[in-house]
Amino acid sequence: MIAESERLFAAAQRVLPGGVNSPVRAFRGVGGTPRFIASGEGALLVDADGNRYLDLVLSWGPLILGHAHPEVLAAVVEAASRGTTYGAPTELEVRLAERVVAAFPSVEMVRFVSSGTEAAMSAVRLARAATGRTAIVKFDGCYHGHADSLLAAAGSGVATLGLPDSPGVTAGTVADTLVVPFNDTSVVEALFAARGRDIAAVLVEPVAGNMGVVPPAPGFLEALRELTRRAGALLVFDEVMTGWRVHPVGAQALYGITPDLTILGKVVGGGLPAAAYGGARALMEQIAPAGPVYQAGTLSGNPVAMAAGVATLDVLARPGMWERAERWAACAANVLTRAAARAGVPLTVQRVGTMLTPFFTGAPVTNYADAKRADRAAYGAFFHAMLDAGVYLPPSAFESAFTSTAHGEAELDAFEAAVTTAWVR
Ligand code: KE4
Repeated sequence: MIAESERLFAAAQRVLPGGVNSPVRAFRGVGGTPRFIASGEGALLVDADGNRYLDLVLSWGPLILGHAHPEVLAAVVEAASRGTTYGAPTELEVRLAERVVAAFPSVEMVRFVSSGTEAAMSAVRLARAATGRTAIVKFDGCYHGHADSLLAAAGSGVATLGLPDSPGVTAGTVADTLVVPFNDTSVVEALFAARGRDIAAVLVEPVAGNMGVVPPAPGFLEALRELTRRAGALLVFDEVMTGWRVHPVGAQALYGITPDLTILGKVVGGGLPAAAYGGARALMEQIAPAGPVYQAGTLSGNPVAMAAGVATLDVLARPGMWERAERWAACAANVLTRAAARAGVPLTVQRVGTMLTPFFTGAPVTNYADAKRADRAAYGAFFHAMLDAGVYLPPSAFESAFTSTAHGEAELDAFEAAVTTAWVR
């Protein structure tokens, strides 16, 4: 029974475009009525009708400790009780910055902003300023937020000239955005051979999450590092999703690659609006007011968000915590793979750390074209069967599911029971 969600969705559609504040929440990728959520606790979500779900979305990644973790809540309440924002520096942003710098050897300095979009667009501006070049290389199927210059679709042919990926984005805005296939080193090599001198940066999700989870092919990230180094371009890792998700630090630690700039979000804010970009001091001190590259934000480094981030990273850093979330993800991937085999359903589960995606295809998914060939209708049917069985998966076949330290044995049993029901149908 979802009468309350249906009532709220009708009301929402009168005052919010599509009834939501971010498109993927509207269930258009899977159909049906989005569940309006009333509360969350640990791995549990409760919707407006009182239905309870095991949550494998976790707000699209931030909640690696699960919902309403007591120590995160306590830190948030304590900070907010003293005031919510000052538009002035606070100790909390220094404490979170020190934790980020300690975790990521490639990051000597960091700037906090309020969303991954803001972090990505600022990193691109810095890369262009630092190199004096204009072209940015991104990968088809990778998403870096909705800044105009990054809403570019893959062009046709080798030109790879970015095409606007949304009305309102002008051809001029994406003229310097070159879009190439993920995991295709030869195309990137050809691009650098043709236009290396114009390229300011390569921007990449080191493990793609926005086409579903697609790991880098062996040697792919190493090739990007070598090509950018040789051409005097920057390598920018968008770790908004992979940060503290694919490894206790991030993809750069997992694969041993040192990017020039790192973009962070989601986990770093512990569930409140915060994101960041960072890198070597020589680069970051070009950012205003230390340097001439302008970037600003009323709520950047918001003390309540910083408190949530500090508490989250401190709890996550305790021995065995991250491994608990990773182990659950590994078990969930095995459950899915075994159930699909028993049911004779072609399924490829791709997982890196605490991120995983079930692709309804028998073939490995190495790029966006592969991901689009997977059976989206089958994913939609599976999504709803699991939702009816009390498991909340991402309402899109092109997303990652996430686990948390709050997912334990009971939750794994519930997950396995739901998968069995879903495939018995
Ligand atoms: P935000 O502006 O949504 O905070 O971050 C943009 C962003 C940047 N980089 C990566 C790798 C990202 O995954 C994201 C945002 N991720 C999506 C989920 N795929 C957020 C969910 C949504 O759009 O509602």
